[in-house]
Amino acid sequence: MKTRVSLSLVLVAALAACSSASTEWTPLPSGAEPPANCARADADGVIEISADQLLFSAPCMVAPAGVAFVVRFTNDEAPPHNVAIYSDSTTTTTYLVGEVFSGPGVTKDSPVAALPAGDYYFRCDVHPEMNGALYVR
Ligand SMILES: [Cu+2]
Repeated sequence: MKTRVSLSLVLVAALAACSSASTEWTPLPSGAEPPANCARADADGVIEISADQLLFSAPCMVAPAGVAFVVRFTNDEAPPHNVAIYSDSTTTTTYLVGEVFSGPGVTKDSPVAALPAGDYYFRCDVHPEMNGALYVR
């Protein structure tokens, strides 16, 4: 019994550490280069991102400023996810609410209207702890 309680506490601590790390959202200093590990729009303006194990495949996305683009989202697991884009983590202004769907192996495209250069926020609306920054440059 005692072992079980300790294990639960460890799990709770691990989950808490995980979610507090991933809900961190800090805009970059003005003009700063987005991190190299962001998912980037290709020549056709398509950003590919996926979800598995309740995580997005990239911690950030980069889109071109002033040009419409597409978020091509693949759900690689059964739990339902979506991609939604907001002005920031307060979700005051909404730019995309992608369809929520289950996988695995299901891909859907969501068109996004042109955005001015800046730092935005994306998340899964079902699991808000799944989130990241969208850098429009
Ligand atoms: Cu989700």
